[in-house]
Amino acid sequence: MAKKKILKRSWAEPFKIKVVEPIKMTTRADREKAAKEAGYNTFLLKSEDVYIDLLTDSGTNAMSDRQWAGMMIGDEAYAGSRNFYYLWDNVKKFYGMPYFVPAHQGRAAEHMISQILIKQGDYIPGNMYFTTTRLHQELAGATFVDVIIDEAHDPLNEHPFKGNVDIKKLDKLVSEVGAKKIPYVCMAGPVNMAGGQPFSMKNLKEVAQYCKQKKIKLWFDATRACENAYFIKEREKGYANKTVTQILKEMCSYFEGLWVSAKKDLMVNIGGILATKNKKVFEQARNMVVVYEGLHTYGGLAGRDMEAMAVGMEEMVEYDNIKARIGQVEYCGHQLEKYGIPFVKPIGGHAIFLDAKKFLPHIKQDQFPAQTLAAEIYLDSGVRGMERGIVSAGRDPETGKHRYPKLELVRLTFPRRVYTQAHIDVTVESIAEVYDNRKKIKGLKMIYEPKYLRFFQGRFERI
Ligand code: PM9
Repeated sequence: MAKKKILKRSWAEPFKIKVVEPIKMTTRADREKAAKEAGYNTFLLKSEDVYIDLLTDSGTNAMSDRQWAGMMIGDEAYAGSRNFYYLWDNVKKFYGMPYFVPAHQGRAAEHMISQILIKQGDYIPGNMYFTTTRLHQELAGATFVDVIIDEAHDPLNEHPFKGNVDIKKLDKLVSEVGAKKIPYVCMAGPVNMAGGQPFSMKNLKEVAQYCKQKKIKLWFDATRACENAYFIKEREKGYANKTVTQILKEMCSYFEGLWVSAKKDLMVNIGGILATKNKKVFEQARNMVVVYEGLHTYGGLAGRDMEAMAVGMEEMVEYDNIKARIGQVEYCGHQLEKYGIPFVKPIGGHAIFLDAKKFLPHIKQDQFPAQTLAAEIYLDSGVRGMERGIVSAGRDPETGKHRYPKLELVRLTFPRRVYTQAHIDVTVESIAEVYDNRKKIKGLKMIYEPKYLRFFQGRFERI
């Protein structure tokens, strides 16, 4: 038999499946009922009514056998748990921060750092907003100012580092309000709301240099920092031969401190981190954690959770793990491209972000195209995504009007180590079906709107 030349060798996940969780198949009629009851908000669906759950990669990842084994050696002492010290050692080892306070999840750490560093009337520049981060900054009295490069707001721009800060925008803000009104610059990477887009090390160094000159602190939302490190390794000159661990450590070295929602990179179901080089900030956080979370050696977590986090931290930097994770997202993107379905380019870290403005151009932004599209995909197949557009952007606290973001997206987020290529194929085919029928789709009307983070609990009706 003639030998066929293999043009490109396939890759596969660096793990095998040991435990499985059955999922329920539903009919269109079941989903019509469930969607109506949920006010066409995918956050309000019951998980048992969902077939393939791409709502988030937050706390939904599959833990490894080492992490589960770790859960059995939780030291549940109220004070000084062994697991806390193991976790603290790993925070020093992987993030390079000497001081650390645990928290029950990312927004608890955001709350503490915002209350510690921000004064009424301050400004926080950042590389695009994140919902919970910005809210905590606002609740502490600050105004968030987006200083990400313009390319990030263009879904088709293929800039390899769309998470970069535009130093000119940052400098403009500093000249306008003065450095004293800016307690810190906030950088996240990869940038969630921009489509999982990373920043480059070069840009980070420039921002750090600028902040040093102006005596402004630099803080890091390191929730998915390993993915950012992976993109630097893959895309940035001079980093191909460095390990993810080395790149992560270098990234963190430019910041005074960081927070992490451990529910992502660390692949645990719950947990958060606040870590810093600044002893004074640490002491304030350590005092504050006992008010809002629990003693500073557990921060609202069980000992077993901290053990799973510490092990997860060792696994999060494994190159093959990240490669397979981002490889899944890329695979999904390449399949969608075959049907001409519009989504944010380049393919980012944790999710595919469908471009709802292009998908449903006949639906005006205040009729919630992304909310509508997420609901339609669910109705078609039981695949659950998340709105990342006008609903998520919320209202301007001063004017009370909707904020109209340039990006109106549906996020299909891949939990780590959970779904197979076949799940992705089913998802893509469902989206293709919805795309074929897109002209018949009508928008939504908001009928209930909570005060904060309305995307979680808002309710809608079909127009
Ligand atoms: N991110 C996500 O699905 C969970 C809920 S918000 C829709 O993407 C960053 C970059 C995040 C993040 C949560 C948090 C807050 C901070 N920064 O959810 O409180 O992506 O652990 O973290 C979500 P917690």
